[in-house]
Amino acid sequence: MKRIFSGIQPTHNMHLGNYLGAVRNWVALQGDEFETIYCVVDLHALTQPQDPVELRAHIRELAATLLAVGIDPARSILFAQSQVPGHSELAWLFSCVTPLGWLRRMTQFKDKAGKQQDTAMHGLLAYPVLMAADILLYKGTHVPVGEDQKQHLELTRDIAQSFNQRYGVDFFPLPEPQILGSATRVMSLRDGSKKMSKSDPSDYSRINMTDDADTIALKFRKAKTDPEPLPTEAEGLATRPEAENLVNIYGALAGKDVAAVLAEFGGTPFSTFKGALTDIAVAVLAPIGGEMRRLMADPGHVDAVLRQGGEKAAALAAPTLAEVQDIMGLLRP
Ligand code: AQP
Repeated sequence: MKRIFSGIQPTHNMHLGNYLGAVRNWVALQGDEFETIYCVVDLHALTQPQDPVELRAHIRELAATLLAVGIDPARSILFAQSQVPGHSELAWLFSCVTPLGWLRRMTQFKDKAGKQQDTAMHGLLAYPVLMAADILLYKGTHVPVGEDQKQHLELTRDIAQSFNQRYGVDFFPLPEPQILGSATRVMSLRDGSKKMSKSDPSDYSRINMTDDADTIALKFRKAKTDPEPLPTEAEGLATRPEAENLVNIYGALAGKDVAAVLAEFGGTPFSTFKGALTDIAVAVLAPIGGEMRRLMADPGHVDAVLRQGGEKAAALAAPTLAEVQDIMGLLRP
């Protein structure tokens, strides 16, 4: 059976990069072809320091945002990672079939730990092992993610293979990344060489799903650009990362390819283009923000959705974990 698993960290609320790169595809993939499991990965968020009160609020807020963008609990399982203890348990078991060198090579670890690798927390290094456990606990076969998660997903496949080989079984599938759409890597509005990220200290670097129309307009107005008008051909964007990023965002929001966007806006100054970009972003985000505020007015409903999703996820995870315990020679509880 084709089963989709994907997750998002409640490190802050969702931004446009998360939405266009991953979550919009989560919504579209709900249907008959796949069983869809979506997770607020709160254990991953702990790899960075978190205020406990804020973290709990972000978990609920993010779950409400996922419901607001169209994740439907009648068609998908939506839950928080910490509600199913099997994630942590399988992560430990996978730690014992994952060479340290594989983890040290991960660019996300190198970027986030920087020069402080000895004082970085073990969880930051082990992040991709937990991610492999998240997916494989459900024998996920397809994983819709943004471009930045490609390397971690390759590691998930390596861990699945390492387990299967070590124990001489054909137990875990090798999940396939689904990097879909035209905005698989949305960049920071302040620096076209950095991805848009929740943990960027500057709020002007990203459009949050909860930003109102004035904030969106201000952020696009302040977005870094260059003095030239937009080119008429895609090649003209090659050395202009900030311009390319804004064109990509417009295209993804409008459902147009780069050529079509440049056919419309080539030769126009950024001030005009940024106005159009603001209009389309507000048109897409305003209804989502409204629905989210409606959902947040009833946190009991969001909690109930997560609780029911957690129960369904735990029921799917239990047989996998039991079989893994058998395969590895452990006693079942
Ligand atoms: N800039 C991006 N462009 C396209 N896709 C993106 N994703 C993240 N940033 C971009 C995709 O969003 C999904 C959820 O991401 P995540 O919350 O698990 O963590 P992340 O990749 O580390 O995202 P952030 O926003 O940069 O969070 P922090 O700052 O907390 O680390 C993933 O599928 C991801 O590919």
